[in-house]
Amino acid sequence: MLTPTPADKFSFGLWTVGWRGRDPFGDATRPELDAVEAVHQLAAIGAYGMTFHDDDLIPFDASAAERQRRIDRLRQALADTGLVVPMVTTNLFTHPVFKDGGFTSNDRTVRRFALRKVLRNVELAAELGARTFVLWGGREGSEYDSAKDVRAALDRYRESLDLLTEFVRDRGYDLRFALEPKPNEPRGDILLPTVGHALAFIGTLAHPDLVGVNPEVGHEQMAGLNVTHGIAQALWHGKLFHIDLNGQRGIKFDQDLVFGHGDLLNAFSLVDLLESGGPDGGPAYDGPRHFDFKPSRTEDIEGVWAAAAANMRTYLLLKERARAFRADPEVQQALSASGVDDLRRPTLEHGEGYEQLLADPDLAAFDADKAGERGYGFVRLHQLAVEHLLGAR
Ligand code: 3MF
Ligand code: MG
Ligand code: MG
Repeated sequence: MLTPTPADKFSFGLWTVGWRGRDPFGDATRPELDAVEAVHQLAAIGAYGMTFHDDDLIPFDASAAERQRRIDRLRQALADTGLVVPMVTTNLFTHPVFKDGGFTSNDRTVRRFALRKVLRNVELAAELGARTFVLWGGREGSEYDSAKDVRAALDRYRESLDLLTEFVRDRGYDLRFALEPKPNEPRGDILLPTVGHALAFIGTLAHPDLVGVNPEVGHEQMAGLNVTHGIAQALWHGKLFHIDLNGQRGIKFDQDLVFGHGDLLNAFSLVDLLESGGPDGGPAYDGPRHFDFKPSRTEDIEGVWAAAAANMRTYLLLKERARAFRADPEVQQALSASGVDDLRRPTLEHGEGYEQLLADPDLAAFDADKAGERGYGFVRLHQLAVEHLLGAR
């Protein structure tokens, strides 16, 4: 139960376990990790998938022959292990050419170059059988309000997405795009900073059905937001195409901790939602459980694999705890005493309109003061969640 298997659909970015620990103040603390080695190790610890940015696998300036050699090596490792590539993404943030963004750079030649880079990578993603293509626009933004015409930038963002969806449709690829919101870092302010901003933007696209979101736990929490609420709204819109799981403690730089090593209660409610928030208490999401974390730079390579395994184990522990929470008769009683079930009932009677509502005699006689005295019992309910999380029940 706590041993991960491919059926759990755990996946990791090559850039996560491959992170060498370089940060703005310090050099790398670990040697380079070969992609083939990463595939074999991930398969050995029970993951089912590995994802990557083009540049994680293929150096930015690689020749065509070198590019092909790297792709062939990856394919062989996938064939040897049975690991899959469920998602691919493009790096539009490391090379200096992208310092003012890719799709929304103030330099048109850069925007055209960025589009070409992504189109070529979409081709590769489709060839490898990926079903999701993530777009994280980490450099799409600004430090200075006067430096970026945000409305023009959104026009260019939309122009890019419309070209990408047209490409996928024309080629007949079974691939959808997922925008990954982040409020800041590396830019002072990043465009599409939260799940809500991204959802609103998607509604303006030519093919909104092909575009969803890839929310990251820490990114929402960096903005002081409740990630479980953000994920719930993405699900409500039918837009949770992918997810980045990790840990974050409060409003500060992007920590990319192991999942659950930040706000554990929020991680618990998130797993509860993903695993039991669907119809009849089943899963609300069936895509990859993708970890986008950074093994702390204090760790050696053994520590990297221990941290990768910790993400999966913590997820499975939370899944087990969430199940026990849902199955507890006292929790069920507390949920209903708190009115959680009642919220699922439509506020109006079937066929009722405002005329009938206005004429309802029960409402005319409604004792608001009395109703205001009601206790909702939310604290008791939450304490039950805490006790399950702590293994006390
Ligand atoms: C940065 C991120 C990114 C994205 C990735 C797309 C480098 O904070 O989260 O990781 O997840 O670019 O998947
Ligand atoms: Mg991140
Ligand atoms: Mg991410």
